[in-house]
Amino acid sequence: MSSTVLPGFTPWPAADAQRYRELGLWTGETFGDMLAARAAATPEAIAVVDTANSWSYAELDRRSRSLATGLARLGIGRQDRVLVQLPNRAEFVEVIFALFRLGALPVFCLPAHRQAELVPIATASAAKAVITCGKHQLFDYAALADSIRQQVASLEHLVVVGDGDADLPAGAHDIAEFRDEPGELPVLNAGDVAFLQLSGGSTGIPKLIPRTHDDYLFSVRRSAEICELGSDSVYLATLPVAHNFPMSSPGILGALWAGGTVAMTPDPTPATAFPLIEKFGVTITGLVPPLARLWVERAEAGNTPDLSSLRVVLVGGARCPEELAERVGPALGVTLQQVFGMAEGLVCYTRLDDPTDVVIATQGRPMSEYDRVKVVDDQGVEVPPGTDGNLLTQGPYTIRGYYDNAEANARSFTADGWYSTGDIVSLRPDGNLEVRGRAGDWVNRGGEKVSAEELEGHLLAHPGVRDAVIVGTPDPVLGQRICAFVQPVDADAKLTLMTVRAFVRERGVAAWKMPDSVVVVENFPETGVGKISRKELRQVLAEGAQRN
Ligand code: OOB
Repeated sequence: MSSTVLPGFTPWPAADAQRYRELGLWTGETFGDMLAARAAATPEAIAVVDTANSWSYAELDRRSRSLATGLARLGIGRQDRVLVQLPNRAEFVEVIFALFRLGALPVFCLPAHRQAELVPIATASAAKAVITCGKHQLFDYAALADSIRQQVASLEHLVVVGDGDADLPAGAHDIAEFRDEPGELPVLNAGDVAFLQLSGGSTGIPKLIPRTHDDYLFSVRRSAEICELGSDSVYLATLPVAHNFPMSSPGILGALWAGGTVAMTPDPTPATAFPLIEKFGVTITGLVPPLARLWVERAEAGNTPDLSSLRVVLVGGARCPEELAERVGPALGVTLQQVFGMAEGLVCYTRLDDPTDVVIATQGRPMSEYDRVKVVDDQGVEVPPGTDGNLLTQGPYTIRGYYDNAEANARSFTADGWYSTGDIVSLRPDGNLEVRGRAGDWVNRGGEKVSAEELEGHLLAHPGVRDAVIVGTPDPVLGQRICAFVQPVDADAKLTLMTVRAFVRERGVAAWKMPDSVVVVENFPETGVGKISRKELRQVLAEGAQRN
């Protein structure tokens, strides 16, 4: 077994790594080992189902080996970065295990990403290939990937999970070409980086999160234990499966670790997901708050498909309002589990046997006793329990640095290895966390994180915009909405919600980042040192809302 440290990866200090191994937290098992072990133990058990496929563990194991062998023939190998942009379908699992087995690193893109996100991600990761699909929900992903390939020199290959009928761009490959007879695959080191996850939002150079087999599988195992997954569990991937939450909290990897079944829904709304819960006998899933509200409202209206197999619903990604938390259990006939996590590592859960008030009012506690958390004031001094402060964390599955991004690392990691989460929390005396909001300038729109700075950059490109500030405004459904304050260059600049949105869309920005409202202002309020005061802008909105 040879190990080559990926350039740009910040490993854990050797003493910590040794301790995590001695404690048995890092076991030396790779993702490929895990799948092989399950395939040997229960070859006939169903590993993955979607509306078109049903694969046993033996079949998933064979498929991913076969695809790995084929992709190796194309020239994809150890440490090569490969953008994966796929909707929730069975092939997602086949593709990522094929890449894991090659030691190639999937870079987990979301189906909602467009040019403005994918070009910087491909550039920052110096990706060699893209694996995507053809048309999905009327959008041509292969054409998008082809245009990215033309803009990013490192991208040599485009591989499409086709449905047989797609017109592939010139030079693109259909994945069916690579389903070779399984051959020899490399022996990997579990301490090596297995994939690059994206941070909740990104500005300029995207922040790529390197996770190793060892650290990630620890979090997967612990999550599966806490969520009580077993071989009879059926996890429905409702949220976009490339995101850390449905991937591993406990997610599809938790279900596979437990020898259970992964079910995929291409669409998260009750109209599609509820019939699939009945069809696949789904026992557990994870939702962001706005989606949980949609599910609860639909269930409360009655006359749904049979949801009685569902036992646990996790809600997280953004703060779940208490009023909603109270309705989840009764409406869906489940135990609610709140989850507060981040792709950088730390994941907190309420436990299935927690008292109701903890489940309703808190975002839970770290999954592992080896997670370290501290809450500090703006001077870095720890605050007493029950006081709001900045959350810092480190532990066996929290990264020590972003991939190849010294500037972001200087901002987000302390010299002694704590990750500064950017979240304002209160640590209750009982050990559970209450999340208050973000310290940084982010809007959390129903779990989708939008960087104010990034969106401001797009608005500033508009010839009629002199300056722009993005502020989150409270919203009962989404948690926050995106309000764009814009200062026009002159009275002739026609800045309306429609023209601003059309402009941003034209720049190839993901739909979830579109402003929900536009407020035209003559001047911005300023702080003492001449910076624009977001605080005062929020105040303006709050006062406006009161007047209306
Ligand atoms: C999850 O991961 P990311 O990386 O998309 O976003 C992380 C950020 C956190 O720092 C926090 O600001 C926010 O999302 N967040 C929550 C929350 N869960 C996440 N804020 C309030 N309440 C919650 N329950 O979003 C993520 C990763 C793994 C599991 C679950 C969510």
